[in-house]
Amino acid sequence: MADTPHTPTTPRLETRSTCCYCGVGCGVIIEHDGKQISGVRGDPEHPANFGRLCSKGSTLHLTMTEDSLAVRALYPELRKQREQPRQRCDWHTALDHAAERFASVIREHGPDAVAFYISGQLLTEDYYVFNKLAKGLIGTNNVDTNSRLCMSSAVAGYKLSLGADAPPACYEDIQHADTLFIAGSNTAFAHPILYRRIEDARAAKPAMKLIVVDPRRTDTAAEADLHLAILPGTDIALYNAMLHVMLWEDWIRPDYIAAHTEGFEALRKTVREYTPAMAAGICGIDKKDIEKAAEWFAHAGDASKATLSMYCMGTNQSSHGTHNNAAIINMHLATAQIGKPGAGPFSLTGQPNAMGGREVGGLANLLSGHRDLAKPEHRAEVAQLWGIPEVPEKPGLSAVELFDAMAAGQVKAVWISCTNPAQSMPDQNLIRQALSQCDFVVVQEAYRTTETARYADLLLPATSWGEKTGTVTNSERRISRVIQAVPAPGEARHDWDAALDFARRLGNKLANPHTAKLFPYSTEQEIWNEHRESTRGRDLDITGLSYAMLEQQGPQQWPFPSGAHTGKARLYEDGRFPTDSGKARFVVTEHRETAEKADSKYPIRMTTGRLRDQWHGMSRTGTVARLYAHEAEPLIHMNAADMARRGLKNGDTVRVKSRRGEVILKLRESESVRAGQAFMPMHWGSNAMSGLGSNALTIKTFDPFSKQPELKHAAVQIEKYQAATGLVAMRRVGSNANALQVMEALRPQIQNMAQATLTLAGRDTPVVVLKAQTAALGAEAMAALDASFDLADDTHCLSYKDARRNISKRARVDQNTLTAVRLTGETRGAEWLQDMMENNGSASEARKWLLAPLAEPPVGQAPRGRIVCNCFNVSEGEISARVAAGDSLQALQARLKCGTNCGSCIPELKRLTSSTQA
Ligand SMILES: Nc1nc2c(c(=O)[nH]1)N[C@H]1C(S)=C(S)[C@@H](COP(=O)(O)OP(=O)(O)OC[C@H]3O[C@@H](n4cnc5c(=O)[nH]c(N)nc54)[C@H](O)[C@@H]3O)O[C@H]1N2
Ligand SMILES: Nc1nc2c(c(=O)[nH]1)N[C@H]1C(S)=C(S)[C@@H](COP(=O)(O)OP(=O)(O)OC[C@H]3O[C@@H](n4cnc5c(=O)[nH]c(N)nc54)[C@H](O)[C@@H]3O)O[C@H]1N2
Ligand code: SF4
Ligand SMILES: [Mo]
Repeated sequence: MADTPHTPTTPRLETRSTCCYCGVGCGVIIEHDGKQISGVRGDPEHPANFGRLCSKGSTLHLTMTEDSLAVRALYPELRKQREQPRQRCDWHTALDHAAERFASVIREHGPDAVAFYISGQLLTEDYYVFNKLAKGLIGTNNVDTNSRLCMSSAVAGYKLSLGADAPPACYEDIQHADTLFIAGSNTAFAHPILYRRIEDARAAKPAMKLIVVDPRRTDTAAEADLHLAILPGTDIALYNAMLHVMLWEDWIRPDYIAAHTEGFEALRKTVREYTPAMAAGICGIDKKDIEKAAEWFAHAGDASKATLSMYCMGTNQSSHGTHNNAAIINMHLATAQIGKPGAGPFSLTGQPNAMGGREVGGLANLLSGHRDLAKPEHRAEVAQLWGIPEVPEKPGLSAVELFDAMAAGQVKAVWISCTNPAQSMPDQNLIRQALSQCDFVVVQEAYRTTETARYADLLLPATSWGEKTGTVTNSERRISRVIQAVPAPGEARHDWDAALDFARRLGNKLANPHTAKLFPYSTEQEIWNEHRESTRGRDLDITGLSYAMLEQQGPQQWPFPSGAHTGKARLYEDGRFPTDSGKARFVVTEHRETAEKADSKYPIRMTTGRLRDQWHGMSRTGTVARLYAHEAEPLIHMNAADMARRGLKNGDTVRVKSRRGEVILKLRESESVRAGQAFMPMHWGSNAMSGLGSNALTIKTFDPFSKQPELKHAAVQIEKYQAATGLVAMRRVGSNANALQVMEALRPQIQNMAQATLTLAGRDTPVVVLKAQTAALGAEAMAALDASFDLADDTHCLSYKDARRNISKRARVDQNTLTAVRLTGETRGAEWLQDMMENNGSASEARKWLLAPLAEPPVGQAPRGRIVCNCFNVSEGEISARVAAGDSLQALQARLKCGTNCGSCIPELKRLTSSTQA
């Protein structure tokens, strides 16, 4: 980073905080001047990352420039009638109106006619207030979160098997393990800094085995010693068969089973049927691989060795997700691979504070301090803690049920905070109907431009990363402080603060006598202290911690009861489990089909998931041009055999259809998916592409225990989309703020095109890129489009038209620099022109080409293509050229520097070097 001049008027300050993206929970040091964030680096002392950050974490400061204010929510906006646009208003008006609307619904239809849909990205303090507001003040358990789409099968799995929702292992176990068993997790993309630890551990211990269970050959799978590319949804058959082999070979631990578990006999009977041959048939893999996996998992009975499982959405987002989890835990219990260094079933949390949300009981079936709504004694404890007569007994609506109830008119007012359901929930057509149907929608957001914000009757601006203070808990039960570095933008308020203000107003309108007692706080620390008290004597007891201690001694793992000197690195070391009997429970798990099977009409099994450099609906990562450089567009990945059968080529446009909706997008041929399967990234929603994104296609069917929907499996048909006119428009913009405004203006326009994607390109100067295929646009639409691309003014634009061929090109050149271009009908030169615009190339050559009919773009000027290493801006083409010349990974790193900073591209570099050299 360039050294900024250091003058007394620009103090250089540093604030220790935590990354706001994934559940690894890396410590960051925010560099700022008290007003503006200028840099971010990894905190060398944070035990999650020891100074490292991935491609997303290390670009956090780029999301916090002044330019980002162009898309931030800065003041409340309200509409009293649906048909009207929202108007700016003050906080008093906003919250008073909200309280009045909620109060009138509650008076007329009862407390269960309102709901809160919140997020694993909220801080523990925010979460605590929402939970108390719903359950303590209003008297409804209708508070659920996006963690329902994410971690709820892991929660249900842990509770069913081990008696409590607690990941028993820790990050350090990676280096102590002899076998790593990764299932349904693309760790290299989704938990990159953990993956760096895996790389280090394997380098230090070459005998370590890595098994990856994933239908796709992800970068994580490609590096495994054994990749089990099971058919989608067949995890249980595999795990049962592995256990079958362990039993048959006598690799289990009868002593441990007898002393510390119950229910083994019933499971033994079941897994007897799951022979490797039978499971191999179900899973579509080789029987020998199942035997090998069992041998490595159980170390052929060698009890001195350790096995650590790590699993994520491939196991959770399933209509039998809870049993997927339980089946993995079964293997750990049977082999005593738990409660010792290097061992345990370790569910990786997705969001930065999904764990904190679970701790405060922020789900429709939980209560504070890991208590259960279903248990009368737990309800009584919470009521006593809160000083109220009772908390409601009736379970609240889980995410999918909540939106169903909104669509059915039963939930009439909803408060949505820190999540974007109009992008991330399954079956988008239904979700949008629910949001339109609901009488009063409050959206509390950091960004005013999200898909869900468009449905808000009341939009409340929220502070976000760098601006807020509190705590989060990462995957290994470690609580870290999140600390404010810069002031709130505009009139944005902390989520807890706005919720608290609303709660007091609502309580008064409802004449609830407990209001003042329920919400006595004026700081986040007071809220946290109450939460801490609610954990006393519970499995997650944190009564030994304080804000001050977390700041002085750094992040700590729970449990950490008062009097303790450290937290607990791992749980269940004594073989005692928090069940009634003190023993862990084997769960009888059986193979089940996915909710939707492939059939002749919808023959392809599509899965969805993450890319390396984007975060969910891209509200934050989508503001940083370089984070599109690795994957600029949403592409559906398909196997060559399936493509050949349909006469499809790489780059073709396809129509993907499920029983619930359709999406038109471009196709990438990929060996990473097997025949009969496809993969679509989850990130692009209706903000960034035509249509509603991957969730137009997904299904809302959920697991009966966890109520987590099956976001990983949908049956689809894929067919060639007969391309209408191709259109590419690009504009080089003076500032990122302008670029973000241009993108926002284009959003309604792309929905009128059959296929379209919006991208931000350019490293130094942003370029907005629209790529589309569309029926001929009317004069008005074309004029609007040209206006958005600054191509309206004839006196500054070059124009070429060939009406007979339906080709038109338009370009703007300012001081011999190409600043905007729109190509219709003939788009072959687009990449070349984009390169020129990104790199400030001279426009003379472009001028010639633009004004000639059907000219090929100049040869020898191949566009750079995908960027693999974002830190040093190194493209796939440059890497491939060096690999072809014989460079090894080390030589590449030395020559091009790629992969020598954040390391997020290392798995891909390894894949590129090995595949090209093979
Ligand atoms: N870059 C990036 N990182 C993120 C996020 C992000 O948005 N971007 N989000 C964070 C969040 S909230 C989460 S929850 C995590 C998710 O992290 P992951 O779960 O690792 O990510 P996904 O890509 O959703 O899914 C993981 C894998 O499950 C596989 N899979 C699909 N079906 C099956 C199956 O039937 N069985 C098995 N065994 N595997 C299957 C998919 O092929 C996919 O590779 O990532 C976190 N980290
Ligand atoms: N097809 C498909 N769909 C999926 C998944 C999948 O694998 N496939 N995965 C699912 C999973 S695991 C998850 S976790 C969800 C994630 O889905 P979402 O929760 O919808 O994801 P985000 O885009 O991260 O939404 C968080 C929102 O909060 C806003 N925000 C950021 N900081 C703050 C803040 O401090 N306060 C407030 N109030 N707002 C803030 C952001 O701008 C953003 O719009 O997606 C789920 N959906
Ligand atoms: S791995 Fe990356 S995204 Fe996750 S917490 Fe660390 S820096 Fe943030
Ligand atoms: Mo998630």
